[in-house]
Amino acid sequence: MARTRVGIVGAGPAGLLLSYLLHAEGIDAVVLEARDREYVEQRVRAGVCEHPTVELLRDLGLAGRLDAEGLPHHGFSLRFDGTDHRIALTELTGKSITVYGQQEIVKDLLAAHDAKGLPVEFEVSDVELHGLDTDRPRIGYRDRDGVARELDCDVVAGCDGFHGISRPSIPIDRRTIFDRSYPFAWLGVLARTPPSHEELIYTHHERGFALHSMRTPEITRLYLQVAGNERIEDWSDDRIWTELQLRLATDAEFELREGPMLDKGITPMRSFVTEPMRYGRLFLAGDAAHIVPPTGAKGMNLAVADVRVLSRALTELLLHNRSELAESYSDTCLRRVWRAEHFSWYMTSMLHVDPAADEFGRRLQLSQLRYTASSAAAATSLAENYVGLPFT
Ligand code: RFL
Ligand code: PHB
Repeated sequence: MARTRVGIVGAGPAGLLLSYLLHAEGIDAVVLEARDREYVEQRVRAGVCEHPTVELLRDLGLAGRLDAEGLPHHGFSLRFDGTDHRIALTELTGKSITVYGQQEIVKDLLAAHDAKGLPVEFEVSDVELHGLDTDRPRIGYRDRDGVARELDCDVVAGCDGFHGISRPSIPIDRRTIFDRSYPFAWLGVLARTPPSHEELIYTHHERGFALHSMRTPEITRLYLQVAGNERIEDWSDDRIWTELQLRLATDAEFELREGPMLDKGITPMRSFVTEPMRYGRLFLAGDAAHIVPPTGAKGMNLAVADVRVLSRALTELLLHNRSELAESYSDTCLRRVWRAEHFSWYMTSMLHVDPAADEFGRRLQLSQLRYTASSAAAATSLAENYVGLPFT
């Protein structure tokens, strides 16, 4: 049986960053990933890195390409009633965010693993966790050739996302779930066309929410609110552009540039938290423990915040035999998680069209948008959450 100190399930941002942080402390770890490397490197997901995430990547020497190619943003627009209302992030908070694709961070982390010879095993299957309530947990799995393997660990880190096996490995009577689903989804597209505006535009329109974002000076990322049960096959490129043109139309000079679509997909919207984020020697981090609707751009940033706390807790536990930080891991993370849950729910509720809302609800929503756009206090509150609250 192979042995490592920390067995990490999942090579997303959470698992790879944790492995890297542990290595920096001299703790060996093995990352096991279900998909192949190309899939993990190409998966189009998050785009917004909050200020504390960028600072952490810089401190670790992982931000070379992010600093060269990432797009710093000092504000974004709330667009409603056909008009833009700028939220001046940097003026209000002194901080900015960086638009840099999640898969680029994953590529950078994998390159850093290659450079240091840190083990990441792709295409594993049948992953099972055993002995989590002992101090010698084990991970059973099949390697890419289908050979049954076991990895003997001191600790298991469940970084395998929302659909992984780590969370369900916790006995059902030892976890509590907090859950909310929304009656809509996001249709996301990546288009080969320069952004139509230098900043992100979060649009509230009677036909539904729309978001103008970007990846590079040549690539635009766009999202549309659609019904929860929509199928991507029913959305031709033409239909998507027509809907985006309608929702993003303004009084001012603005032209939405169209171009060939490189990727499109539908993502359901959900808020979900499991508590606690630990069971015995299993620690959950990132989407394995919680998800947020993407409107607040918080999911990946929370995954980063979790593993920062976890790497410190595991360093204390495994190198100094002190368990206080491991004991408080879940509570420490959940404070930030619930702040992000609230912020993501608030942004989602303020900007989307709820098909079940009545006239009273619609007027409250418009009032909230107008207040946020016109009050420095309200805009500052939004901005400080958006750029990311400091790590504690
Ligand atoms: P991930 O990235 O899902 O990685 C989990 C990894 O585990 C693997 N896996 C397994 N491996 C081994 N054995 C098993 N049994 C396994 N089961 C699963 C998976 O293949 C995968 O590689 O989770 P992690 O690391 O916690 O990272 C979380 C983020 O990916 C997620 O929160 C963000 O993408 C959310 N998100 C956004 N977050 C932001 O911070 N800013 C944004 O702007 C933002 N926009 C978004 C988003 C997510 C979106 N979608 C598609 C869900 C926009 C969208 C549309
Ligand atoms: C993105 O560019 O993918 C993006 C930006 C802002 C969000 C969500 C996603 O709130």
